[in-house]
Amino acid sequence: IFDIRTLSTYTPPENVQEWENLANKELSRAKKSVDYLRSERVTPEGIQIQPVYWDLNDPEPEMPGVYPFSRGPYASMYTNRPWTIRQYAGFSTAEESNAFYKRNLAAGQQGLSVAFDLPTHRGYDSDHERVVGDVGMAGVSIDTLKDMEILFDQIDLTEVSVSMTMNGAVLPIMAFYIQAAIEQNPDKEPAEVMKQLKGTIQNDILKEFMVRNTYIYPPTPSVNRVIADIMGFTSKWTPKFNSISISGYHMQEAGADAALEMAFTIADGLEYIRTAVEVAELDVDSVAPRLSFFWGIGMNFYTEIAKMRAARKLWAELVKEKFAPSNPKSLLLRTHCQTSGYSLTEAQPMNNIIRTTIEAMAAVQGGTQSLHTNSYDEAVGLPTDQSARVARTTQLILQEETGICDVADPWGGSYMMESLTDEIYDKAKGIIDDVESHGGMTAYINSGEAKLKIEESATKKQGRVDSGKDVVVGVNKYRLNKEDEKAEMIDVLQIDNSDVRTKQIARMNEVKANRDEIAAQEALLRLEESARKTTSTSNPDHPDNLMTLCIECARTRCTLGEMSDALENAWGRHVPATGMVQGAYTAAFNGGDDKVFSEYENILKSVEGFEQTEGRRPRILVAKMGQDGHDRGAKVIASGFADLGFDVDVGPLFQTPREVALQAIDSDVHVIGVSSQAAGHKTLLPALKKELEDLGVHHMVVVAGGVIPPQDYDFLLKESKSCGAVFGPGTRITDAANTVLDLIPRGGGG
Ligand code: 3CP
Repeated sequence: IFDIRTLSTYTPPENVQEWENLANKELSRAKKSVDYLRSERVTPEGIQIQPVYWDLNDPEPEMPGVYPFSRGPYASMYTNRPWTIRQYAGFSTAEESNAFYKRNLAAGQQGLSVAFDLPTHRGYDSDHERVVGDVGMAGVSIDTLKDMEILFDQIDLTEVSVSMTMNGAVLPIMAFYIQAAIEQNPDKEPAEVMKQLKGTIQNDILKEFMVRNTYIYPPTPSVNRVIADIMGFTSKWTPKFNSISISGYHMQEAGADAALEMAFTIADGLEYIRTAVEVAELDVDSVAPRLSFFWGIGMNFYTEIAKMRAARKLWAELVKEKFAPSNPKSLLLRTHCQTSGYSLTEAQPMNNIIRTTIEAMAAVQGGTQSLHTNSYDEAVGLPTDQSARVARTTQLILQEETGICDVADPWGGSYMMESLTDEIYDKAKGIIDDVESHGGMTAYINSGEAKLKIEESATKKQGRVDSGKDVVVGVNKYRLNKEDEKAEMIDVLQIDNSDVRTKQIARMNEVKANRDEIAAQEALLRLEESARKTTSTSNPDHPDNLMTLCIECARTRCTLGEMSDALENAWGRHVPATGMVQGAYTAAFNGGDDKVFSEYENILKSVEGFEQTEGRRPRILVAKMGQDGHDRGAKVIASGFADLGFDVDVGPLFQTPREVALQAIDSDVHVIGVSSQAAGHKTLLPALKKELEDLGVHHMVVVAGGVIPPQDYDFLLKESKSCGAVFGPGTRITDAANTVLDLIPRGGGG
């Protein structure tokens, strides 16, 4: 039996001693010790499982909880405290989301994670004309403090740790949350309540400009004012609250490979510390310990584990080298993980449970602190109670049935894993060095380079899947016949968006009618005046700190839209540039399967034929409507269609149906391809059809793609006749292009 206490000649090296001291300290809170763990875990075969393993011949073995932390941020890891099961959820109204949270907490979930709807993300109240199709669809709608109070009704905010995925409207949302906690505890001093708040606000605006697109203001005030002031405020007033969740997840979802995801995320983190130190004049040790991370975990099992191990080391080394902190906690990369939404398939949805389990295992073997496991139905719609339960149970089984928690970093010392960790470390370091040589992440993003790199990686990936080089079981291999596939269709949650919107508007109007109007307007004015300042207000005691002023706005019952408008008056709204990758899709077909290659060539010929008869190439406008900023699908479709010979126009994000119709007419396209990922399709597609009709356009083909439940196909294709084809997730671009070509009426002469 391996038991280091029986090796009398073995003198533990310094790192091992340090590990044991740290682990004993961590375990002491639970009245346990390393010796206790060593004797406690015995398999039915009589084998003692050690809390950690290392090479007894190595004079300087790496240990968990010890610099550079490749093996984990804590010494005892899950042997003492497993990761937090933190499911991301929120939908329709605050009442419904609150009920859902309470059910989940009772069933074993350990922390909350709030999903907001897109209007809330983008700083619009529910009555705004641009958000008609979006209210309550992809998360909960929050307009006022009242909504936030209902969201956490009977959930003690000084007890439960709450994560909020919010980046654009981060100031009003954080203000509502803090004020709701204060009003939940009328007997306590506000400062005392704030000190007890624990959780995380995503607040990672840099990645929004690259991938997720729920920004509101331009990059400079978003970073130098909003983030700087939040970091300042939280460092003193909510010291247990993680002020940023630096997120690679969305980069992976948008198509970045693991090295790119890790490198850009760490580079973002360095930029935030730089902002704290240089712009906000804060001490590195008051900020860095409360920065946390967020990784996407896809199907490349070994690579994902290696990514997490390498990232911890790289972060610790870079922060040490660049900022020389004195608190060791400043070097720790603690992370949340989410299994990959992109890896889920619409076909044979039960297979997604297996995919999610494998990804969850990679996340915990990589040493995550907190985990969300996706529901198997997320490729087609919002999770139901049943699918959410399966997702949560997946984690409970891993924690409580498997023994996975018995040992820290089980992969340490594996030839393969250590080598892969080193290689991915080197690749990411190379990318970070390049970013830093361009002046850091803000400059790199502004140059457009970051976004293009991710889009190129996404288009290559799509090409590999469409050409069969990357296998997706049930999609490009082992596909069921149509009837069997249909039999596997599942129910999805449907939300009556117009009902939610009506309720939200009524509640907001009531709040406005009952507030002290003068106090509210004064609070908004002070906020706008502070936003116009050119000097730093980040100090937590500065009276014009934006976070402090937003809490005053929340207290006086200003709405989220009013606060956002006050800031927008000073800074304006960010307008992104649109661009497109070329050639990356085609490249994946070279050297592949002959049959697939000939299909690809046939489309090129069809497009040429079209041009000869119609006098011009088929022209498509790829459009995004509403506040849905997930544009991976749109970008990949645009690049793929362009590589197949189409003339492609890429519309701006966040369009109204009328704006899309006008652009389509203006560009005289044959086809409008609407990409929808955020459940607004049943409102927005009929609205687009109506706009086209009102403008006298009847010949234009509309097709739709993205996350659209098969249950809605009949409504879109037959009942409302608002489009001619729907392409679900997993559709090959070549197949979509064929269908589109068939749908375009011929003989128009261009
Ligand atoms: C942990 N602790 C331990 C040990 N492990 N103590 C002793 N021994 C151990 N082995 C202690 C910690 O020091 C800490 O206490 C406390 O337990 C909690 O541990 P933690 O590691 O901080 O864990 P947690 O509270 O769960 O926080 C995890 C991180 C946090 C740090 C990652 O930021 C987080 O929960 N993030 C979640 C982000 C999220 O849910 N995002 C959703 C995105 P102290 O605090 O006292 O030190 S969803 C986006 C979906 C896509 C989209 O955007 O659309």
